Amino acid sequence: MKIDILTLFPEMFQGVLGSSILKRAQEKEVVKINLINFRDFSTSKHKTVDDYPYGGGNGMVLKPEPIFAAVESITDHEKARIIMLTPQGKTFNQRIAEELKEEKHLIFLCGHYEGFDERIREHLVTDELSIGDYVLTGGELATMVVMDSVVRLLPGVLGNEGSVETDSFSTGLLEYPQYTRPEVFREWKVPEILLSGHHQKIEEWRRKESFKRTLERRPDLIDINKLDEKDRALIKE
Ligand code: 6GU
Repeated sequence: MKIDILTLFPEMFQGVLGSSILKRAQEKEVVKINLINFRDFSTSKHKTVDDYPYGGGNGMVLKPEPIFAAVESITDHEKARIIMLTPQGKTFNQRIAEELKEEKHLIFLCGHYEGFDERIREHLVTDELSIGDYVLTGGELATMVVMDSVVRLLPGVLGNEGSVETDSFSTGLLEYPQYTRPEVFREWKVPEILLSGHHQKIEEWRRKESFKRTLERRPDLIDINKLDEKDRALIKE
């Protein structure tokens, strides 16, 4: 996968791209991530990228020229998903991450403070995404969130390939409680069943705990009508 990030603050990405999953994925050449400062594509004397809104009002608006020029400088941009990060976008979720992981080329557009000239939305962008109902100062943090959740799904990125399938949300349920050694910590014991070696009973316990946790914390994730007989019996217990 190739990812291009258009931003006025490329330095914000140094930490995230240089550590952990995103670092490993780039080293393994599963993904090539490229930072583009679209200020470099401004042709004005002072490298201006924004201007006052027509009709008046507060704040500045990102001009179309530098952003169109930056995108059009990218090889094969016509074939890419061009994703604008904006609180007005569709709320990002695991289903969208699964969809984006199938793409060969993603281009992220990050605005900062300002809004975008509407013609960027209308004639350049293919997708608009938000990461939730709260306000950030710019699209950079949102891009990092979306990118992290997509790249970790690419084959060969995570050590344990199975772990992606048992993630919360990909199973539709929150994850069950996990324990590791010691067996007793400050008098708090690990549940007996997990030490029993009885694999079928352990699986049942975990599924039940997942349901319990999901019903308690995120009942909106469970569609009672879609449960099979076995699961319906489990949550009645
Ligand atoms: Cl994508 N951008 C900004 N500026 N704020 C947000 C957001 C995006 N998603 C949630 N809040």
